[in-house]
Amino acid sequence: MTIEVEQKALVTATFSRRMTVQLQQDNSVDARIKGKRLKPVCGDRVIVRPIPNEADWLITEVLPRDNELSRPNSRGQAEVLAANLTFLCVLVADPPQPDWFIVDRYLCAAELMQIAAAVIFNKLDIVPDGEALRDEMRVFNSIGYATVFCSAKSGENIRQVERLLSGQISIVVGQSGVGKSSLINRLVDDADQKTAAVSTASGEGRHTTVNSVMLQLADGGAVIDSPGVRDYAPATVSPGEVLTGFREIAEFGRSCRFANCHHLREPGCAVKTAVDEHAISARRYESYRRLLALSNRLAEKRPAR
Ligand SMILES: Nc1nc2c(ncn2[C@@H]2O[C@H](COP(=O)(O)OP(=O)(O)OP(=O)(O)O)[C@@H](O)[C@H]2O)c(=O)[nH]1
Ligand SMILES: [Mg+2]
Ligand SMILES: [Zn+2]
Repeated sequence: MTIEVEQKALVTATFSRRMTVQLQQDNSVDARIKGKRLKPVCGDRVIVRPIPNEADWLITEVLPRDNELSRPNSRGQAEVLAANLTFLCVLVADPPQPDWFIVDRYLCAAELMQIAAAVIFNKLDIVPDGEALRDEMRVFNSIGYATVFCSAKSGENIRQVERLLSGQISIVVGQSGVGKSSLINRLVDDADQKTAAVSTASGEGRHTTVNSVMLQLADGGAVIDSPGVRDYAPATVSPGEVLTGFREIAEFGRSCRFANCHHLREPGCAVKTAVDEHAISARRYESYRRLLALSNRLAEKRPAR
């Protein structure tokens, strides 16, 4: 008799406490989780072992993470959505009307995870001229984020998206209905079924991805589809983290008179000057102030970590 021992695996789909994991031999199996305290997410490297006389495997351990992306659950508590990412892709479209604060918050999360990020404008086939949109996209580009205008429907510029994601472990995030699942279906053969499988169980009566699923890309790498339910933004971070999460503000902030400048009303603030001189986007600066205020409010409510 052969005794199958424990081995490393990769979590590739989660649905509440049920998971799909990819074993070292590359085959995917269903898995459950040992105990209540383990909380594996998509992208996690885990230890699994077979359960005698069952098709399911058991996840017994979550290995240390390189990074994690968190956002609030329905009770407002931060919950990890995915782990071990190398790239973050924020998708916007029109409709739904872009909420740039959500985009900025995701970019802030990417900065804190120390991974690269891109802003992708989808539904290029229906957006009329969109000068205002293009101006916003130009702002992201000017501070070093890759930007692409594409259409998951027509296929326009999908090659550019493929090139961005190639070899990366990415997550696609953004408001509900921007076309995350549609874009991933374009990028991955047979993704339809897999994204649909996690989409139908939401009970919200519409096609919504409620859990995360990771799909392999043909050119190497993988991409995670995430639910945009109720337009979640990432979990709120500490005030100190907000200060480093807006890269152009952090950059100009090095020239402020005071090293601990919060770039609000302090004298000699290089950030305020840069906003006045249009070297920093006033809209991005407003997002910064808004997120800092949110973060401060939360810090007051919570004991320090
Ligand atoms: N015209 C047009 N419609 C698109 C495009 N991409 C997606 N859609 C449509 O937009 C709607 C939402 O697409 P989804 O892919 O489900 O959006 P999602 O971001 O995955 O939404 P959630 O899972 O709810 O977060 C669907 O009706 C799609 O057919 C596009 O490039 N052009
Ligand atoms: Mg979806
Ligand atoms: Zn300052």
